Amino acid sequence: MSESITDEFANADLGDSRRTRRLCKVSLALNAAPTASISNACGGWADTMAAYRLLNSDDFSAADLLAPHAAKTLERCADQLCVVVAQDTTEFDFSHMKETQGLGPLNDEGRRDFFMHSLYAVSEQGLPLGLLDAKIINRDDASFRSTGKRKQMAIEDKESYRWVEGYRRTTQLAREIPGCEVFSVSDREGDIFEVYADWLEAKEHEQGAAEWIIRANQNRALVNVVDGDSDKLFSVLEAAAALGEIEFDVRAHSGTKKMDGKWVKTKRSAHRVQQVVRAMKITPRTPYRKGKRLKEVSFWAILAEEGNPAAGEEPVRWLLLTSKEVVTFDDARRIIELYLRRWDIEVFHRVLKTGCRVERIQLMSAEALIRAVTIYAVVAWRILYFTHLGRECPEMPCGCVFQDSEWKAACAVVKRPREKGEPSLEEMIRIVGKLGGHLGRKGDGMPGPQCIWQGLARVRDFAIAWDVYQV
Ligand SMILES: [Mn+2]
Repeated sequence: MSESITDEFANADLGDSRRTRRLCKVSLALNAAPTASISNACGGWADTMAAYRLLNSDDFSAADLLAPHAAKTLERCADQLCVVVAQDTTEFDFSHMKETQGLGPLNDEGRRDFFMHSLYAVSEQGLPLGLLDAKIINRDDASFRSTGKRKQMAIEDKESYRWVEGYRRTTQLAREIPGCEVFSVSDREGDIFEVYADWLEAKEHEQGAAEWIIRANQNRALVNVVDGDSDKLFSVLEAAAALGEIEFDVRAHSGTKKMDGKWVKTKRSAHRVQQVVRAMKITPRTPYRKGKRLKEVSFWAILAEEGNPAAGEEPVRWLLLTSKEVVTFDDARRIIELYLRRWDIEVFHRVLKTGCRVERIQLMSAEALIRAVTIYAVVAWRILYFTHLGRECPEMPCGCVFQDSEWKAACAVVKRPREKGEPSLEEMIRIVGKLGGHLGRKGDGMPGPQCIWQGLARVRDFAIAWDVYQV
């Protein structure tokens, strides 16, 4: 387990051991006060300047910062029987940062931002294991200024290539931990034929490969059904035999759907959903790629569709594609459950943006910003990691995760009797949550990440006071 955030950075190779020590110090400060500005988190002037020097150093890259955490992530994955690696892209908007050099304009001149494509690993039960990769895409680079002629461009030159690279990185993980079943999971954007071709190639060469679950984006033409109109993916699945029904609650949400070739927003209120599940093996027609012939690939498709949506409501409907054989209802249900773990990467990106407030970081160069966001990405993971641990390992002594001054100060503030000694992790997380605004009434459950990150910032201030005043 990760005892301290410094474990995630201690093995960083930044060309100079003093830099690595500084990185550990900075990560500790940012982790203790994730919502504060860098200067507030670092405390004194000297430490703040040292942090800025580190972030502004051009002697190492953001990838060098993440490498030791990715190695730790691999170790945590190796302990699991099944790992889901969700990949997704999030946007950071720095349009308000007029002075920062090197931030890419996107569509219109006023917009300055960059994207992060994350590979976020979680166990089948939802324990956050960490980041395998977090690739920053800054469109100021000429390579991303591609317009027009998209069909003729090689897939390697398209921005969507990141999904294929993400799958390959996940396959690399699968090969490093052969005893563990590894799934690469992505939403509609990841529906790219090259992923399927890559998986087939690995199988044909009897090499390990990550399994994949991807939400279908394209209504692909199929080659295994040949009667006129009905050879398209969606209509063929609709006609497949039902395997069974799944039932679950959904919260109110908004989504998107394609209508007449355009994406439109949809809305639904909270309700209970009953979906009919259908599945079959399919062989899509291989798409055209200039100068390359792609092989035919067969895999499985699952359609889960709400049978009786309330009047006027949009039915909840997923069409998932997967490399994993789906024959029985249980096979299909497991794939759907694994796909739903993809939600965790959305939460991770939200903690990074809203919790760690990275869009408010003020630094003079895009490179420095990217380094700072990379450190915060590990901080965001860690907030989720121990929020989850508090639920899964409630009995663990909190000293595994918190420093003495932190838990002692927090206990004093909430007037917990000293005689009770060191609290368990569960109790301490409740205390942190309470300090972060969680009501903690009966039936409120454990505090979520938002209360945790707000509570942590307060605990850190109490700990400073504790160190200063305590005899
Ligand atoms: Mn997405």
